[in-house]
Amino acid sequence: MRILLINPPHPSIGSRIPDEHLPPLGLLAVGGPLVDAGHAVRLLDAEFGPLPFHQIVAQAQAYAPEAILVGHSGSTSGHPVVVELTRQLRIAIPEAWIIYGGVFPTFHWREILAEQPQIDVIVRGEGELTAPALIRLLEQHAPLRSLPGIAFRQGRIPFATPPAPLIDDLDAYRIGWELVDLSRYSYWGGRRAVVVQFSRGCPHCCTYCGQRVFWKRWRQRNPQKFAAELAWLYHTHGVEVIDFADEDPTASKAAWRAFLEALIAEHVPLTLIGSTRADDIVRDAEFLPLYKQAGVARFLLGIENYNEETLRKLRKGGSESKDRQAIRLLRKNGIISMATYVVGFEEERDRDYWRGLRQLLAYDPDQIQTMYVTPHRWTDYFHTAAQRQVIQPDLRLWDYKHQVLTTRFVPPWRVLWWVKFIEAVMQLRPRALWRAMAHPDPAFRKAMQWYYGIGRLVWPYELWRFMMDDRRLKNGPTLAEFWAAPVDEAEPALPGKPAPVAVAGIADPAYRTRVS
Ligand code: B12
Ligand code: SF4
Repeated sequence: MRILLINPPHPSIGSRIPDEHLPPLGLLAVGGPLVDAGHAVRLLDAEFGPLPFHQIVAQAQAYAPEAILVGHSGSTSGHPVVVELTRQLRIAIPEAWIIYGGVFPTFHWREILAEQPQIDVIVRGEGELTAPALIRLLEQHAPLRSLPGIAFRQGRIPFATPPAPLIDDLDAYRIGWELVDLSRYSYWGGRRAVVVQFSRGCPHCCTYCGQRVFWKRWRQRNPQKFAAELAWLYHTHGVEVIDFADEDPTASKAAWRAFLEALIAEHVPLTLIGSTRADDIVRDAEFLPLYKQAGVARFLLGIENYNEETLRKLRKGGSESKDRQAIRLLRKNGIISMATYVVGFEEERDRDYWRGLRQLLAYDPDQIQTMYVTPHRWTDYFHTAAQRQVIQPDLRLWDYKHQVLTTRFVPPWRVLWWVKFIEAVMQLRPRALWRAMAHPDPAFRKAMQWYYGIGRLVWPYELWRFMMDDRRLKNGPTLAEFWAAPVDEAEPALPGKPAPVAVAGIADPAYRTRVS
């Protein structure tokens, strides 16, 4: 079949500032197996430009695809773009199958199929196995009911088949790197870059996290094969920066160490960046020099909040002392630490932001990333927040950079004020500036300066948008009214709950041992 994969243009800050793009890994992960199944596959990345809809449609028409596969890594906030784009594609190419996949459609299939007749089929969960099987059925005009992991309309009623089995062997499917020209993609200040996954899933159970529910179980690639693929990307395509999409790449000490050693043995000067847990960094204290030697330049630590009570409610696990220790250890090993700070919880008061700032100063991370809590309908946190009022009805702004729910004691303008104040204090304090200007390691300095460059653009942009463009509801619906019922346990066609927990917030030790 002639297949067109489309990465739609995304309106959010992460896509528009900075002016650099990473390859759309989700689509490439589906594209590789489709090529291997013998299909003619092309990928149109509309992030470049960004391409206006009429040009995307014109390019699609010129290729005359029999199936159009759309996905978007920004998930919720990218959905309105997919809706509009697929409407136009349906008019221009009425005979093509339109197939939609990714995290958001996986959980919102019922509403999407009911409201968007232009979308024919939704692939739910991992796409590597399901997408080629679906295309085969479409080619044979066979009934779709037998295929797990999809949703479609039966008559006019949305219908989902049982969940697809999880992929146990992540090395069984290859990424379709040949579908993109890697010289167009960059990150970390203009350096050729890719997104990769060493592992999928997370053994932890934070209540607000949408990712662990999607990937369900922590699995990892073969460390040696994975290191060899990164080396191949360096030698063949000149890739310099590796951005890990993993939720918790270091979850298994043994596997992560094996990967670091395998990559060091490849002798490739790669820069590795990603996110992980502070407790993993503390656990690996004795071999952090291996991290550095393999090329790890920055780890984002999902600390999220600096109030023990909030962290306990979120079942974040970890502890204040480990968070601090992790930052110190990363610093000792010349690795940049980035700490997240999530705001927008219902009971927050001004004094909480003040305390948060003081804690951040004491933790002393090199960089911070502030976000607003954003409740996905497939998380436990959705239940907690169900009765809170939505102030932001525009899904494009459900991108973690806009406040979407009311806060009881602090109005939105003051939440924003605190966010901007905290960002300014953290990034303009002398220690942070010194690291950007005078750190002995030039690569460290350059990375810090690159981040400052983005901050200089984002900081005023967010303020401006808040005052001039974004509209908020004064008396919006509750979250439960806005999204309707939660879709976690009640949903028969979803995978079950992820990794079991023995104690709130701490992954089942038996599970942990299995993966280690
Ligand atoms: C790398 C990344 C980015 C990169 C994107 C680079 C790129 N071109 O892909 C950058 C830094 C630019 C970025 C920006 C943003 N991101 Co981002 N990002 C990620 C991250 C870490 C990895 C994405 C990824 O590659 N995953 C691995 C691939 C293999 O998984 P996948 O895309 O889900 O694909 C699989 C399936 O879903 C399915 N599938 C996916 N698409 C399709 C399509 C079809 C047709 C089919 C059949 C199947 C299918 O098959 C694939 C293989 O199994 C995720 C977190 C995560 N671990 O996934 C967050 C994540 C996707 N980002 C998120 C957000 C909010 C954003 C921003 C809005 C942030 C901002 N404020 O600017 C922007 C949006 C920009 C955009 N274009 O999407 C959220 C989305 C939350 C949600 N559910 O709504 C996530 C989940 C992070 C989180 N912790 O919650 N992001
Ligand atoms: S540590 Fe928590 S927030 Fe991070 S991926 Fe795991 S469950 Fe999600």
